[in-house]
Amino acid sequence: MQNRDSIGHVTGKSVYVDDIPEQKGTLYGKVFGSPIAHGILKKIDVSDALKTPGVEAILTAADIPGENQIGGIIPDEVLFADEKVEFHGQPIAFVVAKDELTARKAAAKIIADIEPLEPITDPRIAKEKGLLLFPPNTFSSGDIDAAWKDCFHVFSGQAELNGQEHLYIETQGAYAYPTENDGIKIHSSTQGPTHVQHTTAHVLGIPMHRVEVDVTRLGGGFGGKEDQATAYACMAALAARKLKKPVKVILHRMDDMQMTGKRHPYSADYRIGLDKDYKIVAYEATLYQNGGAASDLSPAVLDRSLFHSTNTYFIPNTRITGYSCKTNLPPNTAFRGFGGPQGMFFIETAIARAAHELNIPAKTIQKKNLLQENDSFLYGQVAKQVNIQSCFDTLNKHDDLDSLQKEVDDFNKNHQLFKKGLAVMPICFGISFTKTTMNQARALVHVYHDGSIGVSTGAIEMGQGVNTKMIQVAAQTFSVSPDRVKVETTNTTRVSNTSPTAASSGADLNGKATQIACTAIRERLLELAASKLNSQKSELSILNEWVYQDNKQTTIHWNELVKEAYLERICLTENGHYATPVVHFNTKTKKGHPFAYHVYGASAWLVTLDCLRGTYTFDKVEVVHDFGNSMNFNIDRGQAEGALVQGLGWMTMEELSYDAEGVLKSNSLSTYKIPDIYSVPKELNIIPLAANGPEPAILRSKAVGEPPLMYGIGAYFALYNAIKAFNPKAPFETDAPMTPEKALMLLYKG
Ligand code: MTE
Ligand code: LUZ
Ligand code: MOS
Repeated sequence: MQNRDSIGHVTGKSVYVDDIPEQKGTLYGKVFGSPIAHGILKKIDVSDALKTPGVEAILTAADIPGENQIGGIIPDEVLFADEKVEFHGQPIAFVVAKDELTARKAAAKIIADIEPLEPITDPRIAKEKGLLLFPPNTFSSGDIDAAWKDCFHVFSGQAELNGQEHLYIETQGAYAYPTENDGIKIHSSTQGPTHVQHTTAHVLGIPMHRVEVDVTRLGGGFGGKEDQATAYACMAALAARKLKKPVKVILHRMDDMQMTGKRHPYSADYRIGLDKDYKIVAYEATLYQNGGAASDLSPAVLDRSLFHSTNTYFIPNTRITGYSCKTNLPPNTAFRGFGGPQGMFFIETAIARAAHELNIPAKTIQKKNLLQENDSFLYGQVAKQVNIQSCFDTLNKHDDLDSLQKEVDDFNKNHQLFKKGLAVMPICFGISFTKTTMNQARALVHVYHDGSIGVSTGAIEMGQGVNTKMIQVAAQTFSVSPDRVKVETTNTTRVSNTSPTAASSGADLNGKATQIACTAIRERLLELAASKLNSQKSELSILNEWVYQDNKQTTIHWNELVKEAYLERICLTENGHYATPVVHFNTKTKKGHPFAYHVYGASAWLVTLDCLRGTYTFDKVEVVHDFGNSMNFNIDRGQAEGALVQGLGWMTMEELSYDAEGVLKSNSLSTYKIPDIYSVPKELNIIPLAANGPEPAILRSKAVGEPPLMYGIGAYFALYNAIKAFNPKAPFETDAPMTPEKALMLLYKG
């Protein structure tokens, strides 16, 4: 089935927050952010700004009727800075005016009297000063202290890993207006409508039922709108309630880049021990997560770094400790992979380091240590349906890795100024929210008495195609044409207490809930058919809109069946509730079964490096990915390709640059380079692994949103190998991304 949104997108008809027809009298908000990264906020002078014609109000912390608090996991984040400012761009005031330009002009006249304090941007310095956002966390397995003496080789090092800007095409925004009975309605570009509803109610000091949040779709989220859409929704709602008028806020791109959190940069110390046969015996790492000024989702992100710190390898003795360091940067947040990519980057770094010292290809170590069926992860879950070996086998069948390596070696022998590099990157990603409670969803399904169907779920469409998948689930469960099914907007009054659409589990959780609701209605319809046909329900089924009895078509069509059910006063609506079975996790012992299943895959990266310029081209990337039984291969392949290229951008060209004062220098698309069509590997083959999906995956079609991003890590190590081919003396230094500048320096270092 074609993606339901594709026509709307290419014709420009798809509706985003800023496209919603405006009500008369709509006002526009502009956020006034802190001009410096750290200081004591002594006074805010808005008098001049208020005199600007067309300005209706300037709201600050003093105008909040409820609590000035928006922290999602830990209550440590204010909506508006009150006594201190802790990052450059931190919201201090919200200017509301008749139009956007007026609001912007007025905001420029606000004077904030701030006594500057020293800003900290480096997580290791923050840690030294005892500035942690929350207590450290450690995962371990085996007996690491005893294990080192069993190691034949031990290597250790330090690695730096930068963050990543989400660069969703639609910037953060919200449109709020008062409704009758003291209500407020918010159109928000959020992945988490319930989070917006709950936090807005808290800030306004009203119960959740007064707040209705509605989402049509997002122009991309990538995790950046899991928590961080909330602040702007709160501001619009606060102003709308105060002024009793509709208020809209849409961030300017440069404000969005400056004010919002990103993928967390990490620094790490690692130590890896191997036996004579290159089996990894021990792995220890200390991670310094750059959390920014408030916790946001950092505790959960750090957890996922620990969960994924052994990637797709079995390592019997481990100890991984993570510190979340409080710095004067915007609070960093969810980003596709959610800490997993960072955890996986460091184990790959440790393996590459060992390979470098032992003068063998990293692949030799990687392949020796692949996870096997019934191995335990460091968090205690026993690995089942482990597909990593078959991913490698399929990859080798498609494009033999040893012959590829030989091609590379031959090329390098015959070329002076261009060198090729090959790297292999396997992945293993756990599917489920690591917080067990969040693994639940609901769907409200109506069958209208003309036979058409309306489906509401908690899932947010952000380009990943979840709405199309929901249509497929409903259509398949009823066995009717997908044209009969409409997916409604995601709305907190229709589907409540939702988890954000995140953790790649949007389709699984909401799809299962939809399936449960549709099944319940279908069973009632079949019961009715049985009474009409004087037969047993168990003999009946619906197939392509006709009722079948013992595999023979009857005279009852879907339309009649539904109409009859209505006349007989049978309920044609159902609310489906799904909670992922089996998952559990003990946060004290750090053991359990947190994931419904894991997604596997293997990739091979081939790059050509221009050794005079440091520039490079990815010639070819081969991927064997475990989609299970993909329910929509066009969508899933698009997800795999998009994620892979986003990972490639993170690893090679996207360079966040904060100066020592905590000011983002890479705050626009002229200074922050993201991949474009020319950065995409010249040849990119996504090959689906032939394997059945597990039961908790919707229609056995595995979650696909985040895992393929981590293939991108292969880009870094392919480049590193090309550098080594040119400059065998290049030191082993890890500082991602490998921009052309950094590649050039390494080509001539040592
Ligand atoms: N694809 C597009 N086009 N746009 C997005 O914002 N977000 C990613 C992924 N794919 C995203 C995307 C992230 S971070 C997640 S968690 C999943 O989609 C969420 O959707 P799902 O759970 O339905 O896969
Ligand atoms: N969000 C979250 C996530 O709250 N918990 C998770 O485990 C998670 N994983 C991936 C992406 N977002
Ligand atoms: Mo995705 S980082 O789970 O929104």
